[in-house]
Amino acid sequence: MLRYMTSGESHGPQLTAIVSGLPAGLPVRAADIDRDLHRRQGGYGRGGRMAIEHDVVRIVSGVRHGFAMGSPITLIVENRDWKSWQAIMSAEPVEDVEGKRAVTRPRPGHADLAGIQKFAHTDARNILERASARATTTQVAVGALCKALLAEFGIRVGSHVTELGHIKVSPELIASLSLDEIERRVEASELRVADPSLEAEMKRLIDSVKADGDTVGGVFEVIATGVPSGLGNVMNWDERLDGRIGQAFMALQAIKGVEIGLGFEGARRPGSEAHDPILYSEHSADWPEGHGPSGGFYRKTNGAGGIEGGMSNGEPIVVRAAMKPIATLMRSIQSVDFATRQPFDASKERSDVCAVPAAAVIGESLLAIVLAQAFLEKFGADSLVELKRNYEGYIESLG
Ligand code: EPS
Repeated sequence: MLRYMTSGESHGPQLTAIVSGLPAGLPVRAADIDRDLHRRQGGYGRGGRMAIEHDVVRIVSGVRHGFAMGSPITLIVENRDWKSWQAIMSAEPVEDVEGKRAVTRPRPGHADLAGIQKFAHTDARNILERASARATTTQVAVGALCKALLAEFGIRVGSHVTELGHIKVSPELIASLSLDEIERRVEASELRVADPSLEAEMKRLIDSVKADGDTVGGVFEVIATGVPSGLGNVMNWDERLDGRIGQAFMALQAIKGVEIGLGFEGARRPGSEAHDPILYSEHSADWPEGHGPSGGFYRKTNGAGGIEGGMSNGEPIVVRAAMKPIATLMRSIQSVDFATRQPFDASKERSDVCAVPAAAVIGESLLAIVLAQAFLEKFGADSLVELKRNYEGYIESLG
């Protein structure tokens, strides 16, 4: 069973993840994890913090000479900014930290108010330090391990931004591009958009929103290719692949909606135009791009987003998520001081103006984690050698 847990505060000394259940023999390289950590830090619209942090992973257990041993893997990423926060975030009692950077004016849209009430705090810093999207650093590190596992079986995960505020990339343009071309364009784009003609307009929007002390959200899409049919389980609600993807994405900071395949658009179509006719060919040249092993069955359309009955069907898995604008505003928004109960503007903290490109990279990690979990459930094994044997036996049986 592939499990992970993360810990760490945004301005504490470090972020930690412990991952258990990856098969022994899986190649693990810190450089691969660092590559995704670097991708997560990018994106136009990030705040001053990203100039301070240069995220790199330290692997302190579970890996020896470049291979997973089968024991829990511990990943650590240090917060460089902690140097400036040592007294404020001290684990030991501190007599007189000037102001303690207490946050008593909860920000609408943030975890501040519900968090202080739930945990009986008076300072929302005790909440926001963990609610912070800084915690996604470790999820990306775990995701990189899962991507390495999936890559052993030809499964790849990528992402791109489809909407920023009111500006939308044309779905027709996306449909006309190969997945490799989308990836090439997106990796060259500061906003992870596949349409370079929109990039300047999107940057202008971020600049103007920033000048107003405001923030902007958007929509991103994550695609996994090469996924074999049969991951997830129709038989129990909590094992369904789409349900698990939905949970993982909805639990990401600032995400307010998730779609798979056609999503909400499918509800507007008649069944004859929503579902994907089933075809069969033994020749891989007939199969659509990104198709995974499925015994020769394939579809020309992918409205289902690669999942039917809570199980992968061999087509690319396509997930979209809507990110609300970041809740920390530099302009005023009404709140009430928790200590005095008097009306006040919400607390203003250094933050990002737009983090949609970063969220897309995190989305890749979340999808990789869910797919790796479902993959290991189906082909469960203690070593990579055993896993390959089980996988190949299943693929052969499909044929
Ligand atoms: C965040 C606020 C900002 C972001 C942070 C998420 O940090 P700070 O308060 O230190 O300026 O930069 O994101 C990260 C640090 C990161 O690594 O993504 C928040 O309140 O959620």
